[in-house]
Amino acid sequence: MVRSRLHLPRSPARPGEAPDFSYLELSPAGAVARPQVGARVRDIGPLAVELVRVLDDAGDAVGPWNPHLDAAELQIGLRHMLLTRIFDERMQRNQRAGKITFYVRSLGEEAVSVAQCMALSPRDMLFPSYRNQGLQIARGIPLVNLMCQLLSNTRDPCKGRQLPAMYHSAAGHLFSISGNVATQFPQAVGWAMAAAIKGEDHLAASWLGEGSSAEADFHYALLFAAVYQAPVILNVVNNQWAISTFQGYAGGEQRSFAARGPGYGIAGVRVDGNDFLAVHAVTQWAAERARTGGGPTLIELVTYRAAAHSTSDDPSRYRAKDDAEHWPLGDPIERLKRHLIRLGEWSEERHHALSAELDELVAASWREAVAYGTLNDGPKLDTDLMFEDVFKEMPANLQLQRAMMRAEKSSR
Ligand SMILES: Cc1ncc(C[n+]2csc(CCOP(=O)(O)OP(=O)(O)O)c2C)c(N)n1
Repeated sequence: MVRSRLHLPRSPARPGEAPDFSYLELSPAGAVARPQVGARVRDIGPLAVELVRVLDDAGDAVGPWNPHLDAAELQIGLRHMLLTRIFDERMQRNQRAGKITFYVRSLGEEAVSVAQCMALSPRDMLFPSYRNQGLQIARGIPLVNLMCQLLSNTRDPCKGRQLPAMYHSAAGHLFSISGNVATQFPQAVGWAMAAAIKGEDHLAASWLGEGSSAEADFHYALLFAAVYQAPVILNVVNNQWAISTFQGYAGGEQRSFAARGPGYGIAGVRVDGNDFLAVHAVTQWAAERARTGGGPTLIELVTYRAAAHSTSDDPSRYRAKDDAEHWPLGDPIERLKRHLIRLGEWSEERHHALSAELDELVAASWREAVAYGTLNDGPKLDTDLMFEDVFKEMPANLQLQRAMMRAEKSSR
């Protein structure tokens, strides 16, 4: 007898098993057509399930999506990605040494933030997730600012009121990060709608993980973006895992995350998230589309979270050992480096020298940041600050609490 039964997604490889990425659907580099920027959503459906790739296995740029960036720009991209990785490594070690309380690395996902940021304009408003530190770095936010935020010290731009890694920068047009995943999507759409109403040329871009796309906020955002054709780029970073939950549980086994776009009437593009050139090209396409009245684009960036979810996570409990090394789309830094070397615009020696220079930059920035206070030493933030910047008129109960705190402090 035939009867219905529920499908339970299963991660392809558990601890003790060999890594297995056979579920991943790939297109060859250069194989996916590049439609006109103004193409109708109904005419470009396959873009949401194919995989846009530019860099081939040899490290050459091929096909219609090649953005033809000049060598200097590629070198800047490499530098931003390498700086992001070195910053991450150092902050992870600082967390392990008890100097900061929490950290989130973006290991293996650096091309997402860096290439996308470089394809946008400096005044476009970015609504990041906690794994987009590459946006801050590509926008030129000083490392000291990021470090002071991680330390919650006297120079913390968030004045100690945010979890470490929830950076913001008003000057850099980087919206503050919310710990409640997916809230940034409707915020970005609202901002983009406001920009369009005001007749501005700026667009909004936002990022969330594929796990967070299971939140209602994701769907509200897509509906509003589609109805009002908001100038917004919505990015789903599919790094295969939401902490210990495999992407199948967010619906990744059914078509693709990008394919949710066309269902709402939004262009959907699935791209190799570890291919700097492809990510740049797709983002540029979506930006031009938004700026010329073509409305929103949903981009799925296929990548792999090579490290733990955060410093509070141990992936050896739920993933196959050494799985990142078997990820079929490789490492974004290695791939761009190989491409530059093939162009005759880079070398192992230059790479080594750049790594050393960036190591020193991170170390010097840390020395400066700790002078503004650490968890245990140096100057401390004024506790009064916790009452500020939230309410225009402070409610009576908070006024009372602040008075009690001040009385307690002065009696010490
Ligand atoms: C609304 C909400 N639910 C749950 C959490 C706890 N949480 C934090 S990160 C996370 C996983 C998110 O995974 P994904 O969206 O795939 O992004 P990734 O961390 O892989 O970049 C969860 C469940 C939260 N912060 N907010």
